[in-house]
Amino acid sequence: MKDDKKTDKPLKRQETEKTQQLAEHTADSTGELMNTNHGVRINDDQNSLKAGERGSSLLEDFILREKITHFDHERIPERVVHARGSGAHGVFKAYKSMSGVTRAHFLSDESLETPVFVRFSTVAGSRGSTDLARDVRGFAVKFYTQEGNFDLVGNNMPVFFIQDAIKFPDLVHAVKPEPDNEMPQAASAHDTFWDFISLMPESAHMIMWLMSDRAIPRSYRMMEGFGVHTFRFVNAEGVSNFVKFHWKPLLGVHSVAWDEAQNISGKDPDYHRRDLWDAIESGNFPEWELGVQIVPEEDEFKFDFDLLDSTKIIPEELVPVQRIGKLTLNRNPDNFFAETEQSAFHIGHVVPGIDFTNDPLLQGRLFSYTDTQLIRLGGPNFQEIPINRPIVPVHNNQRDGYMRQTINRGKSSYNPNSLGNGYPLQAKASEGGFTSYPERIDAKKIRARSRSFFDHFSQAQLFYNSQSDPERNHMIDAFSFELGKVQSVEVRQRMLGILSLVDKGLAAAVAFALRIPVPQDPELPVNHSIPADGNLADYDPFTVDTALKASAALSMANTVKDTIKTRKIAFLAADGVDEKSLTTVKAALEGAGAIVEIISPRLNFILSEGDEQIPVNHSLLTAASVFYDAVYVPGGTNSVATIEAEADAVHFLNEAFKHCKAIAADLGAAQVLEATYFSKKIPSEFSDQTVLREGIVVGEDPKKLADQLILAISQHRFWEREKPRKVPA
Ligand code: HDE
Repeated sequence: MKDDKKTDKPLKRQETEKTQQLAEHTADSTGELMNTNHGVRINDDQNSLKAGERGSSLLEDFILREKITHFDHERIPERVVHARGSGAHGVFKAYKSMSGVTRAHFLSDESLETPVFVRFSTVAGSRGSTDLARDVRGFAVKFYTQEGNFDLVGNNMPVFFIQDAIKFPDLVHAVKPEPDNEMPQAASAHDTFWDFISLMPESAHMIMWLMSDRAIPRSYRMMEGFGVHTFRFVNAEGVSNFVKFHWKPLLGVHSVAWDEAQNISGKDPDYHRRDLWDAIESGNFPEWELGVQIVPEEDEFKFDFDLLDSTKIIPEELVPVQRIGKLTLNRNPDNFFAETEQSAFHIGHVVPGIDFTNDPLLQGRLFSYTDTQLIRLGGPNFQEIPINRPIVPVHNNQRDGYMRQTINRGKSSYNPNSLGNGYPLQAKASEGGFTSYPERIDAKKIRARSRSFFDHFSQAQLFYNSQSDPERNHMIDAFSFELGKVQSVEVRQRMLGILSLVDKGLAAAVAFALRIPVPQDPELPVNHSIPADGNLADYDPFTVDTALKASAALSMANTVKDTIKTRKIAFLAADGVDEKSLTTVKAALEGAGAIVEIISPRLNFILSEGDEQIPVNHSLLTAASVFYDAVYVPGGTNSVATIEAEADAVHFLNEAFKHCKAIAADLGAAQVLEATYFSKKIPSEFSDQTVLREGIVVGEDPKKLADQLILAISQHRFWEREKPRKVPA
């Protein structure tokens, strides 16, 4: 929701070397006269030059032509994937020196503050699509370090659909809108996607994540991030350790309900973008801890999966995540196009101390990211765009090309040279020169996949096994929804076959909704990961019997649930509201860091019982329960009577109940709850504790009520009431 009350308090701008560098490129027209791009002042910006007042426009009008021509060229191609995104500036600080494992300078000292730019995105939709699509989210971080840029281009899910980059164009063609009619936008629920997935058993694990609530986050600020691939840390002695990168949000990992996501998509398609923007504007800076899982080189073959396979995680039970630093986003961009749209991330932007592995997905990405910027940003000089520049000066012999900005002096643009006294000189490793980890490779050239990549199902099972009951129900519903949108019965059937290889109960539940049987002998994965003339004779997708049957870290049920910071709570009130019942609860919630908004039948203000004006944030017309984490109805005879009689207010409450949110009412407003569908669903014998567990709080004393409400909101959602107590809304 857009906040109607805008504060004009100047924001504290966090100065970093990057913000200083960007400031040199910013323009502010305050107090200035208008001029053309060649600097000539414009006297009339309302009328083009004409032959007479009613005459035709003259070709001579350089002012009109310049303005229209520039406008005609304002658009650039959107990203082929991750087109829809939002960016923010911030800083990263290490908690302690990691120099034992990596020579990366930005991780070497806890006193260093590294500027960052982060871009979050959805994958499948176009630039203008909804934020709440069921999709993977991109989580791309550009660290502007003293040794050059390090881009950690990750996602909010730790695995990927495919094992080899050669399948990426197929995957993206399948998930994007279908080619004949460009439908559906920003959705995976269609035939081409599930056709591909049903033939790609290696995607089984990722599909579990995509059908889980991770695909519909409550906020970008409440998602985890993952580097996905196994990388290397290399220290000053040249010792390498494998490393997986994680981002852990300090507010925990939270999602919305699927019905809610679809609602938000219509009512505010910018929901995540707005949430991020508003949080930063109001000083609620989003924070994540950087986590690493470190595996010594000698343990490479210790696991029953391959570290080079991007469809696998390293369960946290096997290798714990060490939290090594904190990312804080503290400044919104000044200009969406110049910064967020023109930001160019590249997995190949690494700094000394960080290196690659032979993960075939990672290797393919190394080629793709520069290549795509050449078309998207119009040539090889995209690194000179302010947002992409490193904070260290660039010296090399690359020259010319479209839109070159740097004015290189001197005659020599080659190495070696003597005319330029040999400069720029190569850097020794001791001077920060990047040296690749000298991994020994002794192999035949071959187009093949390692057998250690062939187990596609044990980690899909691990994920499913690790979910709480409500999370599993959501997955069953998600599969039933998505496959329900698929027209082809063969595709549905083939998918049930894949699901039966993951979990028989899951397959049976989805089959029940689709009312088709689970195939008895699902087609074996013959794609598929194995060359056309490969031998499948001894192929068995279940060769791996993993010791670990469930991992607590995989369930969102176990996330942070001790804070209501930045949660949004709607107060439904009207004229005649009991001031104490409103202000006491408001103050308590705000004291705990939440955001309270007052919603009334009409805008602007309401009058309390004592005739005090209380500002209103939204009317029932411009607000909806899906924008809030909880709702409270304060007391006051007239206010309560008005709210009870407002169908939109009662719908607001029913919908909040359906989406399993905390709901509270002053005892004097209990009649409003009685007007809802859910009043009939709360058995009268419920004790106080049960009511709290179900997230419904009714009380006489506003202080006590506020305490209980805070406890309820911190639980995020009461998913357990979803099935047994579902209401129409
Ligand atoms: Fe990307 N990906 N990707 N990807 N990716 C792009 O680069 C690609 C993959 C990710 O906010 C593109 O600048 C290939 C995995 C993010 O600007 C493109 C393969 C992961 C972003 C590209 C992958 C990602 C991109 C499109 C398979 C998680 C948005 C525009 C080998 C670890 C970055 C662009 C931003 C963007 C290629 C797979 C994350 C075409 C070939 C795995 C977050 O270059």
